[in-house]
Amino acid sequence: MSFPRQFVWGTASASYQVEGAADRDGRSPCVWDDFAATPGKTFDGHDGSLACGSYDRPEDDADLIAGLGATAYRCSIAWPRVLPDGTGPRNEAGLAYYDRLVDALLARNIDPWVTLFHWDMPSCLQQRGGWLNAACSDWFAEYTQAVVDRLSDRVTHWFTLNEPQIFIGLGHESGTHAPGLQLSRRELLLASHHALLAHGKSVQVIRAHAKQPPRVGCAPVGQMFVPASDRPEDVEAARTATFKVPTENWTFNLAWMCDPMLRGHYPDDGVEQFGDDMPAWTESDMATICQPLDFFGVNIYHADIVRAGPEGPERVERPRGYPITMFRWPIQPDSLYWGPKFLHERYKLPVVITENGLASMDWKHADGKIHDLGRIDFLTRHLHQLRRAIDDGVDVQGYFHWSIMDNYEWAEGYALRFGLVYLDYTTMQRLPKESYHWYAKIIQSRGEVIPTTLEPL
Ligand code: GCO
Repeated sequence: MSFPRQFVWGTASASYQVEGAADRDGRSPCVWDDFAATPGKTFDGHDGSLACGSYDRPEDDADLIAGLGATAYRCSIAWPRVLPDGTGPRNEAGLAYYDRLVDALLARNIDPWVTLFHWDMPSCLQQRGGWLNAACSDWFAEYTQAVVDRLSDRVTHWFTLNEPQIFIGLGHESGTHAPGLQLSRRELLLASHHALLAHGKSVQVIRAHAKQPPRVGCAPVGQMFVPASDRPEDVEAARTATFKVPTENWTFNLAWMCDPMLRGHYPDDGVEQFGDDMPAWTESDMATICQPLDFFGVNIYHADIVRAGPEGPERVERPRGYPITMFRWPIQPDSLYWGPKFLHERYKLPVVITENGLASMDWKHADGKIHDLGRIDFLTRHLHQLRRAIDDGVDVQGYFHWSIMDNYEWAEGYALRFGLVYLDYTTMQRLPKESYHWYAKIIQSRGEVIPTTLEPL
């Protein structure tokens, strides 16, 4: 069975991961420039100063996306390129780049889906406390206004924050991402509350000032669970485990941040668990945070397995040798069945998969091509499951593959390759991989080329 005719086929990237030109045309430093400049923080000290050179190649990148037949491109805006001081004066050269990118996409009938925050917090705002400063939500609202004023005559799809779970969890708890902090639980809860307020204020600005009717979402990620079997008790165990706020690694929990955004309150189990560490939030905070959204964007890469046990959900260990990616993430295609199903049930919104993909071992083979058969199989299996979710009545409206091209994979630098297109970082040559052509066939056939039955992994 094919995907719906109006299904959105896309691919994705992010400003710091592809643009480069880190010190060009008025852009000021961001926390990732600072983090990568700190010895030992990123693989081989890699940073985004050059990245994929996309700042100088908007037309080339748009051609690549058009070559897929993709109808949408999820990209992000670099806050420090637009407001070099974090607030205040708008940088014309920075805004002009995004004009060029948006116009290049639209000229090829590709709809830009724009993420406002994909982790490049201006360093000057980090120096004022970043997400720990209560003013951060107002800083973000002002930045949103600058972007909406410039682009909303052409951009109609917006994401406020990319993965608050990650930039709070890895950036502020483990410290393995920028800004490299290791805060107390009380401070983490305060920073995530400020990020939620920033989300809400940003949605308000978009809805009040967009020049075209906007569709707005967020792009969270979180620990997900799939059932060990289709037995109702195992399915309920997976649903419970997905949304229960855990005592450890709670920052990667979906409900902790998504419930305030969409249900207007923090999950009770978390509030009880966190006790006095909870920020002194008010009902008006929640009214600001809980703004109507048009879709539930979500990044899904994998999931863990649970079954119903005597004491509640029990994790099921995978057998030795179970397939994993170069990031050592397990291949779990039914995460794209159960994830959309559980999320659609809970948040009652259409679901859009805003990131899904893998890091695989890609290099130029002897014939000069990149035979990334793993990505082809990954795409096939995950889209097969996503179509199953649609067939079972889940309102899934789109899929954005991460990523259009190999790019700066944060602390892993350029060591991991997620792209449909291979990047030769010496020449900046873009070389479509075998998976690029397969994804183009999937899009062209609206999924018909995906077999109805697949051999199990
Ligand atoms: C994320 C980010 C992307 C990553 C991708 C692979 O989800 O972490 O949105 O920027 O590059 O997910 O890790």
